Formats: sequence, structure tokens, C-alpha cells
Amino acid sequence: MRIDVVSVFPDYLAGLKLSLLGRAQADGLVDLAVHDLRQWTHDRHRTVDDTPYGGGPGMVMKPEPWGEALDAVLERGSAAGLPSARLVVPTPAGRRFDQPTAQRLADEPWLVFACGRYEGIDQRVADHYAERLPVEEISIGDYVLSGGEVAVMAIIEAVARLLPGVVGNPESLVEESHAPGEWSGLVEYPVYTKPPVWRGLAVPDVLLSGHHANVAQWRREQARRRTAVHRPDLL
Ligand code: JFH
Repeated sequence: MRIDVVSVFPDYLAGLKLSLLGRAQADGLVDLAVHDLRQWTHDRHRTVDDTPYGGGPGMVMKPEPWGEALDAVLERGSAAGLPSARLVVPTPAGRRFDQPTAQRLADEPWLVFACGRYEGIDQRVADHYAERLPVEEISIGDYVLSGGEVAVMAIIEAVARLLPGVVGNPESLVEESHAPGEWSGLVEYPVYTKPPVWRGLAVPDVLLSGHHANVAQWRREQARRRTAVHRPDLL
């Protein structure tokens, strides 16, 4: 999968080179490029924002640098023979990101992410590119971040671990609570490792019993209980 990210804080995305994602890139499973939006400004102050039409607080990202940046990124990828891209724009006003959305994005060959700052990006950017390619405005949750970078990191991490070969043991993908399957609709059961007693707290006996059916039953019950307490909306 090819991934392009455009941001005024490209260094913020440096974490994507580490850990699981770093290995996936080294293994050639993910080809990630981060671009500085200010490359596509032409004035001395490298201006990317302006005051909002209609008034109101804060600043809005100007469409021109975004148009030049996205044209360049899309042109470069097409010239390199990539099939069509999908543009993802994080915004608190977007459709909610979830595991099925991650799976759907993981099936794409090429994702381009536009990270806004300030009060967001002039709406004409998403509207214009929606005439050329699929555009998804996505929210990672009902809280307000300061920009799209953290949202993009969350989305890319969730998507990349679904790519074949990225997660070492694919069984850990199957059991995940938001993936389809046995645990669908429930949050995860609690997990434990050694030592058997830590600061006076013992690991539940059933997990040490070696009785697989009882373990499975206990985990299902714990998952149900935690779902009722933490996520009653799922029941
Ligand atoms: C982003 C920001 C909008 C305007 C009432 C509530 C928000 C600040 C670009 C995604 C999720 C984001 C996110 C994504 C991209 C950007 C900051 C936007 C407003 C009006 C204020 C800029 C935030 N899931 N949360 N946040 N911002 N207000």
C-alpha cells in the first residue's frame, strides 16, 4: 500500500517510521511519504491560512496550497503507475472511524491524507477533489484535536496492521473485538501474564487451570461484563 500524508507539521508524523509501521515499510508492505504543505506556498511568509468568510474565531486553511500539494502528490503517484487514490480528510465533522472503515481502507492500494490545522481546510478542497476521486471526511471520535495529524496516525496504524504480513501473528487480528467473529459486539476480555501473584493480586484461577472450555467461557463472561459497564451502547 502507498500512503501519502500532507501536513504543516511533517515532523509530527515521524512516529510512523517506528515500531510496527517502521517494520512494514522496511519489509516493503507499506510505502509512506510525508510532505510539508508549505512546499506549495509561494509568498515570503509561506502562508497557509486566512480569516474565515462569514466571521468567527480562528483561521481557515487556504485552498490554493492544498490544491497544488494534492495535484502534485496525485500526479506523482499516477506517473509511478499507481492505480486510483482515495483522499482521507480528518475532521471532527467527519463520518466516525471504526474497524469496518479501517478494513475498507486497508483494501485500497493508495491513500492520501490531508492534515488540517487551525479551524480546518476550506471546504472547497474536499468538494473539488470529490469530483476527481473518492474523498472521505473522517472523525476518530467526538472530541476536538488541534489538527489532523494525530487522527491520521491513528487511522494509518489501524489500517496498516490489517495488511497481510504487517502483524506477525494473524490470529491476534481475528480475535479483536471490533473485527467480525466470535467476539463481535463485545469489548475485549482482561488479559494476564506472569507472575501469578503481583502486589497481592492473583491471576484468576481458571486461567491457570489448563481447562480450555472453562477459560473460553470465563473470557466470554468477562467480555460481556466489561461491555455492560464500559460500553452499554454495544449491547
Ligand atoms: C482539526 C479544529 C475544528 C471547530 C466546534 C467543534 C470544533 C479546531 C484540523 C478530528 C477529530 C479532529 C480534527 C481533525 C482535523 C483538524 C482543529 C477543527 C474546530 C467547532 C476547531 C483542525 C481537528 N476526531 N477530532 N478532531 N482541527 N470547532
